[in-house]
Amino acid sequence: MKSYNPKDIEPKWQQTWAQTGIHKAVDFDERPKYVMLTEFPYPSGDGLHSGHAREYTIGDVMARYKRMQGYNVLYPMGYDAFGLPTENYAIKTGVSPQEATATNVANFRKQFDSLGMSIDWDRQVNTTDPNYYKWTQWLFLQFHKAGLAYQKEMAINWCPKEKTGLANEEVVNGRHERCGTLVEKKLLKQWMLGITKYADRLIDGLKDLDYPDRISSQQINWIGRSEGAEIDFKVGDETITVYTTRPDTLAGATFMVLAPEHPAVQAITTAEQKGKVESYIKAAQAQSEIARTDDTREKTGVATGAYAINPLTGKEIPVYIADYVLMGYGTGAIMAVPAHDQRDYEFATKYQIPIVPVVGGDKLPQTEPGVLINSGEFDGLESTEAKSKITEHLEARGVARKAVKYRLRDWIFSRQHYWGEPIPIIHCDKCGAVPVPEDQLPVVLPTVESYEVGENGESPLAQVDDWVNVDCPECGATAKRETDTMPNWAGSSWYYLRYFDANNDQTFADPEKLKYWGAVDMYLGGMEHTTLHLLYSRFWHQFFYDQKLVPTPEPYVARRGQGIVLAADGRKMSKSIGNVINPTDVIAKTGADALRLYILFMAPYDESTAWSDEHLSGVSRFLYRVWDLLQKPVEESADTLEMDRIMHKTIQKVTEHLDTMRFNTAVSTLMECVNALNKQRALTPTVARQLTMLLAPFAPHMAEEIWAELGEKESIHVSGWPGFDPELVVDDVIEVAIQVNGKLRGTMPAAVDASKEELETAAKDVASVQKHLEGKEIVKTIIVPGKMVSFVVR
Ligand code: ANZ
Ligand code: ZN
Repeated sequence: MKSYNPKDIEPKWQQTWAQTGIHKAVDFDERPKYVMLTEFPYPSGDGLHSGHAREYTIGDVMARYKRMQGYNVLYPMGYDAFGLPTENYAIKTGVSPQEATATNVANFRKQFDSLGMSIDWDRQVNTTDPNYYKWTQWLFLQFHKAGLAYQKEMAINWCPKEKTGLANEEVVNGRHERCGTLVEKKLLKQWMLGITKYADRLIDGLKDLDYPDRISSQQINWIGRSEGAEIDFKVGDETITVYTTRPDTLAGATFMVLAPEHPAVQAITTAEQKGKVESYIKAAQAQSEIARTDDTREKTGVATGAYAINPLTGKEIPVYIADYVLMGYGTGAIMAVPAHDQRDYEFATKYQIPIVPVVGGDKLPQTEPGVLINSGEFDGLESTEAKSKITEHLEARGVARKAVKYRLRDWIFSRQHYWGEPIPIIHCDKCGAVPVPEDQLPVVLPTVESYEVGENGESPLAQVDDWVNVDCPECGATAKRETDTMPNWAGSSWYYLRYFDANNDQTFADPEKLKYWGAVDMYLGGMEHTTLHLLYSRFWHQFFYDQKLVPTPEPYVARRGQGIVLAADGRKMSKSIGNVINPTDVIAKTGADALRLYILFMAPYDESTAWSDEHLSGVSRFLYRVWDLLQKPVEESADTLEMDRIMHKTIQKVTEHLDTMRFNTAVSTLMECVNALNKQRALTPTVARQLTMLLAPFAPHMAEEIWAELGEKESIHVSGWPGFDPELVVDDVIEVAIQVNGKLRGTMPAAVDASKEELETAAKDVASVQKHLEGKEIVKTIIVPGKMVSFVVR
């Protein structure tokens, strides 16, 4: 008996698969297509970690399963290789980002292979390859042409440690999420992408997608759509517009608050208040946005000395500035309703401003909608109705409009860094920001002497004079290249499209291939990418759809998020704690099949779970048991109903569990099956084959080896997926014997509660029985339900 040795069989089959190319996706093939996408990795110097192993194993199981079912599966992979760690490594060691990336990619590739991934490597993409980023730049220019890429002087979030501008989503609790440094503000001219124009589409599009609720609702909350009204207040000669979601409370607006940065502050502030106002503004600027929106902070502010007219009551109300009102949201000014808003209530209490309830209730502040009071002609209306009635009333007077606001801001698309896609723009004194002509793409990153950011935060590219200085493509005058680069979210916003046609040098992807592959059928990735990458790439795709560049309105039909793999101690894996599990070490010990099976078995795929060496050994021992089972004699004559029933039930369950991505229970079903079959003396060829096929997506190397031993010539991974007989999976099926003239001529499966008539008809249909009935007359039929059918013939 041969023994199981993963160290021999795994590399052998990996090589064979690479040579025979069974994992290649075929453009325009007649089989139905299935695109299985997993988020591509950042090729760090540390190599693949166990989180990667989980993500890519799940993707690979789905890919193999669908391939066996007869789909033309595309399971591609690539590298999201721009970004700061590589640049910081270059600063530290002098090794160029290009060189470091090449080394890391080669290492990742080895690890992917050692995991037994069925990836179509002909379609590999690398975001830092000029042949790839040429198209990232081209797509940027499409945004530019459509007016969705524009420049703006911005007080950007600035990480003083890494000297880089940050998007809001990279700031967590006022700190740079990557390095933990307190974020500052800095004024810089930035490139912006107009994602807010797509805010409604990004919400509405979710309806037709198969995304888990928690992903959809996170995206909806992030976009933060709010419906209300803009209302104009007169302040002397000025008109100041506020944004409110509660126009029904207008009669209760007893003061107004402007953000300290509001442009009207200087004009309305009285001479007496000037000094106080100015020092308050200074103090407010030093506060982070996070601190300013912290509801537990004591409210502060100062009066401007000016008064506004409440357009509903006609009364004069004082105008304050306070840092709890932000310039970046709504209009940067609010009507404050202390009776019905918590923050306004605290402010009014502190500064002794009148509090007038206008919605009925017994406590203050009463923030729930209700029935209006103290609101003149609107008294007695429900809040909802009052909202529209009051807005219409003001609209008729030309002092209000319905308005929709979003918390989502436009996307800051500039980074002052070397290791990113150069933004393909040339600045000319006469012509302004001129796109690099398409036939001059890609704008290739030049080699630089230093990767450090300049003193004033300018990109390292600014030092490369002969790269920066070019002729203006429009007027020929001396001009300068844009030296900012794109954020590392750029290349990942469209990479899935490139997999459909990875080597095209005429366009980003051939329209016919885009049509054939359509949208991604299943996209697996981390929950941490829900509001960043996943939203960004949906935005790009929706824009491409509008530009008729892609045939589908959404990029990903279905999305799932895999859970985190924690260390054995339940903590996050971290080099500094020393609790990291390295997939390569595990493969060296137990083989890739055991690692894969364990990863799937450890928990439902979308739950976080802690690593356990013990469970890994358990799963590894199971594989040895499977191996031994399949070394049993394989005989046609071993056929029993019991064995068939075990097998068909297993097929049914594993199929169901794979369809619903319940990998852990699929594996436990296989374990039960193996235990049950172990009680058999021998296996039939059919059962041996079926079990091996079920094993194939999970333990692809072992399954392929056994398959070959069973005498099969083709790979098991394109062999088809076993079906099951519905009759054999019904639990109350029993075996019934059939006799003709007292001799056993056959058996048949039958439901325990089958009637005599049903049993008689079914028995006559059994081939081995028919032979003995042919041309004879049945003189008597004896039926013992649940046991036997006996014919007496002449
Ligand atoms: C009057 C009012 C009365 C309000 C009331 C609320 C309750 P969302 O839903 O988040 O859009 N607001 C408007 N602009 C603001 C800004 N730049 N900074 C801080 N607060 C601002 O919130 C909209 C509400 O937040 C608006 O409705 C406004 O206060 C406040 F009983 O107006 B409300
Ligand atoms: Zn010019």
